[in-house]
Amino acid sequence: MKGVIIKSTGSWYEVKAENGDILKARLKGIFRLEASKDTNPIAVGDRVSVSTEDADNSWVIDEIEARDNYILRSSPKHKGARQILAANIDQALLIVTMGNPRTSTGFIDRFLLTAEAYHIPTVIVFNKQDMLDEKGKKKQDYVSKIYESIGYKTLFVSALKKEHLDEVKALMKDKTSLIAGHSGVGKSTLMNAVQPHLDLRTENISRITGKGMHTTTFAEMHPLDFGGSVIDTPGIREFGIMDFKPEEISHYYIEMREALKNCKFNNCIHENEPGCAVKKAYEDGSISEERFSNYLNIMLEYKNNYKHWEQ
Ligand SMILES: Nc1nc2c(ncn2[C@@H]2O[C@H](COP(=O)(O)OP(=O)(O)OP(=O)(O)O)[C@@H](O)[C@H]2O)c(=O)[nH]1
Ligand SMILES: [Mg+2]
Ligand SMILES: [Zn+2]
Repeated sequence: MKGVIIKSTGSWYEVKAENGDILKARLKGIFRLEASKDTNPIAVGDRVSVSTEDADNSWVIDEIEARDNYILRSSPKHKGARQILAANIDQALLIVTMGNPRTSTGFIDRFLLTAEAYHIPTVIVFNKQDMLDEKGKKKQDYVSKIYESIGYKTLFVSALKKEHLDEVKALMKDKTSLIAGHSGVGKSTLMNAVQPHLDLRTENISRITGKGMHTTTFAEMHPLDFGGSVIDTPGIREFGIMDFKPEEISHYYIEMREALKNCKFNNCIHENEPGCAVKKAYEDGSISEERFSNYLNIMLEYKNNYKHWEQ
């Protein structure tokens, strides 16, 4: 029988079967062996085949269909390992907050870069509008304009006060959406607000660190009454891992794509190479200061962290 993974804890999985049944299933041994690089061989959103194997009628996943796309993060537990957050998604909603906790443009850029690489359209949702002061509003204006000017859609909502949620619902209707962002930005609160009776656990922000406390620990997919489904994910601290070459990074910076065709060297990474059209675009003001400096930081990090840089 075919189905979709709606919950993965690492040791067992919940599968929504074609007939609507929710089954608990284990993974056939062979997949665990194949999954050397990823800490989780199967992710929420994966399309699978299940069968009953033994006398006690328990379900086993014996086939995984090829993925349309997926989104990776570095595993919080195993350094250097990748974890697939979710697979086969139509779009991502990146939830960000200007304070409590603060989301940096560096984090946003790393997310967008990963999403572009895997062809996942992303909408940036600025949450907690109800608690923004003047300074926060200014900061939000500045940040949101950066992304709007290069073509990303932005929304401004309050999940707690249920403000502007119709726009979120309209986006989600009939699609599979991934909800991502730092711990404490209000991902689960937002989902509870758009889908009554979901009752996902939410948590107060730590008074000491000002950060969320990783209330959601596993990705989970939920159906939406108005059509579509949504995947709540655990808070992401950072995106350390990318499985592409250094010179590819700028290809996923959407505003660099045009310019980089005119760089003198086709493996230009836009640092100090002669005849670099991206650097020129930055100097002319058509690439933002913030985005370009994040880009250089990402390159630096990449070069420091990855041995295959020289190969
Ligand atoms: N003032 C205000 N608080 C909000 C809003 N949205 C969420 N919160 C609060 O922020 C805190 C964290 O919300 P969660 O929904 O648990 O955050 P999360 O992103 O799911 O966090 P993790 O599961 O840890 O990744 C809770 O105390 C929420 O009540 C909002 O729009 N305004
Ligand atoms: Mg949560
Ligand atoms: Zn260049």
